[in-house]
Amino acid sequence: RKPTEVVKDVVEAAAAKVTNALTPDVPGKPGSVTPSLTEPTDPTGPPPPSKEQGTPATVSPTGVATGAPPISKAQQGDFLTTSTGTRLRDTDHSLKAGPRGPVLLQDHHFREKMTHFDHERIPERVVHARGTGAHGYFIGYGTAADVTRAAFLAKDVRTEVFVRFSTVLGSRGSADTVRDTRGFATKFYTEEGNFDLVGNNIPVFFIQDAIKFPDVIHAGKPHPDREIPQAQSAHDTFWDFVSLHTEAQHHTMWNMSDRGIPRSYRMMEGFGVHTFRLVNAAGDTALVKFHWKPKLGVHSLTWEEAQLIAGVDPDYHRRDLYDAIEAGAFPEWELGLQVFPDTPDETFAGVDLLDPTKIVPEELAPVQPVGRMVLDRTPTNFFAEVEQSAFHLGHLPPGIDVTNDPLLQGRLFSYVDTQITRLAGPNFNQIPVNRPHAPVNDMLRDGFHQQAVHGGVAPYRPNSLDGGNPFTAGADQAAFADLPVTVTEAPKVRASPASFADHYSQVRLFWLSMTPVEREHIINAYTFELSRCYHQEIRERQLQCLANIDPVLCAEVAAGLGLPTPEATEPVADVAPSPALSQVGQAWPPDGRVIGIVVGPQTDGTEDVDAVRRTILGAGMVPLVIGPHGGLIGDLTVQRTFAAARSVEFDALLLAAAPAPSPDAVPARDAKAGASDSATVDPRVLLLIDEAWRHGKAIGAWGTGAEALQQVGVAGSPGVVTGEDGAATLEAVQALLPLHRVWDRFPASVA
Ligand code: HDD
Repeated sequence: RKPTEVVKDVVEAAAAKVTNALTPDVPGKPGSVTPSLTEPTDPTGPPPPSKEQGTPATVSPTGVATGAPPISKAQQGDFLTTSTGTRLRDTDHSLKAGPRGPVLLQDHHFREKMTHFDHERIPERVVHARGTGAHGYFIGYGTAADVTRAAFLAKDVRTEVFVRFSTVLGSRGSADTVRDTRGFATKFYTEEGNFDLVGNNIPVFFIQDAIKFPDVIHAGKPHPDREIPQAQSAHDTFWDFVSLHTEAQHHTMWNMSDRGIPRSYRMMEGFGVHTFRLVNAAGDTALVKFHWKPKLGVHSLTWEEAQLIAGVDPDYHRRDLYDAIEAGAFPEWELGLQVFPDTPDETFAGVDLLDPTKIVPEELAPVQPVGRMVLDRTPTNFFAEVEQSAFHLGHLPPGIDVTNDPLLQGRLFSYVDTQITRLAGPNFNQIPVNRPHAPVNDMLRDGFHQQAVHGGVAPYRPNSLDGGNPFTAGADQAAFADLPVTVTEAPKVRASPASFADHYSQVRLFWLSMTPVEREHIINAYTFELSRCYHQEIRERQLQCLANIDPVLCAEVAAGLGLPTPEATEPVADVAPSPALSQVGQAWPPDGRVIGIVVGPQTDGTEDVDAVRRTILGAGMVPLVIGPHGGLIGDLTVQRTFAAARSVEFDALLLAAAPAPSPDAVPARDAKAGASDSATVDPRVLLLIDEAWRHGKAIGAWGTGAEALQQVGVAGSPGVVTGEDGAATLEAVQALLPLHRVWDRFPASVA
């Protein structure tokens, strides 16, 4: 037998031994019961480029295929080889002059292996370095035909997509749950060429002119001297900038709101931010803003949860996305458009549509659904697909065009420019994840990492030597319609329109649209962040900005900082709220929520718990059994031990027992849970309950479980239910889940 076969046997035998112990119970895993969703599988490879995608890369001038077949998976063959396909006998020892002698320079395999390794890292993105991505598809509803001729929006047209979610400020290895804006970049591989919608989960931006981008990012990134803090806006340079450059105040308040700490990428809205110009088949134009609406609704973490998770599971959002997709709970969004007439003043309801620090409230321009996106495939190789993905606002199909938004105009330059350094040259669109699925027939040639073996001799126009090819498309088929939009005859200026000077009215609009509990969170966030600044004058200057937004907000933050409340320097705007901006009060499907079930060492009636698990799985949620030790309790597999479980992993908690303290309880947790000597329940369980309660999570108990509620002192409070048995308790908890949290539990001092 070949050595490779022996190793394979060993690996398979080891894999077979690893049961589902201590792994999340995902539907379909061995031992779980409800097969309504499919089991997470080994990620499958990216589809090989389709024929049309076959850039000239693999074709010689005579049409003969020259390149190797596309590689979707490594380690397929029996033999290890060099990068040039030569079989290798040994990869564990370098070639030496005798067993104790020096290494010989002639060892090609050693040098190739080392050199390649030394160059494995590429520069991380200057912003949005920390991210994660997934593949999926988009289906058009056909409802956008009036406003655009973009073919991928036509009825039932299915388009492959790749989406990358990210934070903005942190490095590639930073934690997922920091307070920050989230990137939401979608690449549609449309049959008319790629369309990149490079948006955020916040509909406004810090700056109005792209020339300020290096400034805001330098201010937000870690301080240049000590390179701290990582992935945070809670520091002097950030608040220095936003309190001086006050057009940043609107975006800043969104960051300080719950939008800055999403519960999951699956539960975020996405926004194209800018106003785009659409063109329909008749050549008529309209101005639009793009919106992604998540099927699961918009939900956030609490600040304490976000902080705990950053330590307990810094990859929380990445894991959440991949667990959901691999469990078959595919994340889904609807794409919608706010449509405005393309009037000469490019203004709607008094809002300047070219100003990226402004929204148009949905109450004034409803979001009209035009298609649906589903993410159903995780990457096979993170580097190849996620790290090498490259987005660009200039990737526009026919029917979608740009406006003069000065932020958008600057972005059109920056994205190609950055890829040339990050992906080492101008051929990044030939990397598989970036390759269009539409035929490519460009006259771009050579450059670093050229994959194509271009045929022909005449990459220029006009030519006769290549038969005049390629030809240009008619106006009705081409992108970049070069619409005859009037460019005013005006002197060259470095200036913004007068309407851009309003920096506060929409911040107030956002503030007034929040419910009391959301306002409380905003106050706490400002107070926390400003208290982390060392410079008193920066705090005072930001308080001055808050005074121009709302006197109550300003007074509350000032009180928290122990500073006097300043008077407004501008009249506080008289604006109507937009209730659509609030996250509280709407009911959403609880798909993919994680329900923890606490059991004791001798939980009676494990059948009852098992039935509860089945019901949870059947409802498209994930049950996790939490027990005093790993392995089995009755017939139940324990997936989290008391020592490893932390409340932040669960969206709701069920208690089937009130387990007694066990000797391995960590003393610090004892104290934290406020357990006294008389406590008869394991302090780690008390801590779970205490935290779940503080974070507004639904809690249910039956049988002896109810005793644990008594000991934490939360029995009978809002969102804490008891039932005769597991089924009844779960039903009561399920009724609480659509609202995401038990909002009544949060004390809101600000009306
Ligand atoms: Fe940007 C990346 C979103 C303004 C320059 N941006 C980047 C990504 C997202 C956004 C989601 C990550 C893409 C990925 O996952 O690879 N950026 C935005 C939004 C903006 C915005 C919604 C305002 C509406 N960006 C903006 C400006 C500039 C840039 C004004 C510069 C003039 N952005 C970049 C960049 C990045 C980038 C430096 C870094 C990595 C990359 O492009 O590929 O070019």
